[in-house]
Amino acid sequence: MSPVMRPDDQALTAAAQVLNAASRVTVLAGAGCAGVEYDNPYDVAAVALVGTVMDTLDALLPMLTVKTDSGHLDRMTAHYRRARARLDKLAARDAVFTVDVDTPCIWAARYLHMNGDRRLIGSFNHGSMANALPHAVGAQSSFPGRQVIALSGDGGLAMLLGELITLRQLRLPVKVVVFDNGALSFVELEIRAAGIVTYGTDLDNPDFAGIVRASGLFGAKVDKAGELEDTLRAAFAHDGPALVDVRTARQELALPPKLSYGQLKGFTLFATRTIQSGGGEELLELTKTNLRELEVEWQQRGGVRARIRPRLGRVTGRR
Ligand SMILES: Cc1ncc(C[n+]2csc(CCOP(=O)(O)OP(=O)(O)O)c2C)c(N)n1
Ligand SMILES: [Mg+2]
Repeated sequence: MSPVMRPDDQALTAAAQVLNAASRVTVLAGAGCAGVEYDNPYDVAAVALVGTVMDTLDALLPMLTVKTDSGHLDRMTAHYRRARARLDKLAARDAVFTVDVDTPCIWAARYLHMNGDRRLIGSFNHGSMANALPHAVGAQSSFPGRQVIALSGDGGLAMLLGELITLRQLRLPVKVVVFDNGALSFVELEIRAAGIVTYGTDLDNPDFAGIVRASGLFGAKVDKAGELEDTLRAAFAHDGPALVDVRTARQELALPPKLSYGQLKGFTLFATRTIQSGGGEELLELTKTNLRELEVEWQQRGGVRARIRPRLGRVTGRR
């Protein structure tokens, strides 16, 4: 019998007090929760407790009072649920997703609905770039009948571009979706958080869709959000390998769940230095892109929207 591993009573009581007293509880669950309530529709859900999930929950649950107000849960998950529902309709119920280490990894963690039948494969512990396409080659070879979707960064794809020819050579119907933000964006975020002005992270990309078409594969480019769904549908329905090159917002900030003081300081330093060196345009674009994100959240809180929107419109240029 394996030993029981759970936090001591004092830590559990403290956690129960915090959870019982709070009206807006958010649980950020880690990989240890794999398989636990995978079909909970609100699974964007931590209290720092050390122990196995099962032993800890067994001890903690009887100490919690049941809450009935789902307002916080509904508000915080509305945007994710909408995006997930749309993605669910596009990808197969048992699709295998492979993700590059960079921002595609973050978007996959946020927006893909892992339903118990799907698989998500990445270079999570190693953090090695360009893994999505070779992982997809392996997955599709092992599971010829399953839909395999590679979510690649433009930098990642460029690094192992030749593997697109492998898809043709081995007749693997992998679907590649490129997050084409014209940058080594994750590194860009890191160096900004260290206070350094953007340098050396631009990517001068070729026409990826044209390259695959010349190789005899399905290739399409998406420049407008409105074209995305139909193009993905066509690529997924194609009987063979396909690539969809999607232009994405370079300045979209992928924020970690918790920001450190050092990161905030670094970002402020980056912004100040950027203005001093004449890079105001870049900062304006960054602000516009991320205010749009906030606008989406505010739209879900009608009252705030009415007050903020006219002012926001002046900055983003949108009404
Ligand atoms: C083999 C390798 N080289 C370099 C890095 C450092 N690195 C991590 S993320 C990244 C940028 C990746 O760019 P892209 O694939 O375009 O994804 P984005 O961050 O733009 O989404 C780099 C250079 C790495 N992790 N692995
Ligand atoms: Mg990129």
